[in-house]
Amino acid sequence: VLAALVALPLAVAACGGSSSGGGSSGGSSPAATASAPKFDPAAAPLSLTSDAASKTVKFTLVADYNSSNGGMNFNGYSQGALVISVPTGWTATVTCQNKGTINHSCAVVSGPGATQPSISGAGTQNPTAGLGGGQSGTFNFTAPSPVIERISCLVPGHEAAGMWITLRIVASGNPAASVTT
Ligand SMILES: [Cu+2]
Repeated sequence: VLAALVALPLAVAACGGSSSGGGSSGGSSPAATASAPKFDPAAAPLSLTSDAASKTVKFTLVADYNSSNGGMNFNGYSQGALVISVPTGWTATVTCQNKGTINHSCAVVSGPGATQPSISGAGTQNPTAGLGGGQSGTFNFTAPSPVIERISCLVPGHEAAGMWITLRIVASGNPAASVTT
């Protein structure tokens, strides 16, 4: 509840300061956010690079990739629509690239409202402040026991606006990315 109260005014401020966020509708109202599409149906799922021998997987999340969801997206996806699966025991290297003009971050969290990663070190530096426009950060984590997590932007208001994707830690298999509706 606290996070939501804090988040809303900041989300409005962020929208007002955006120069490229698809704000033609001026859509900072909760209704506009709730009805925003989760992704462009023409978009391809994220590509991953993985190596079974070393149990490593790499992928890049581009924050504010396009105007989808008012810029509150990773690679064009929001509200959990992009699903990345990483098997337990594999090590993921995540590059978080901020293509936008406002600050964004990437962090593995257990659910909405978190301010710190759920796995130690599994986020960009100072994730509530975020990376400045045009900046990138990289982090690594080893996938724990199977659980469904998120990778969210922890800049206040952004996750609540839908800026998160789904991270599934799975018991076996290979890393994969898919899209859900
Ligand atoms: Cu953000």
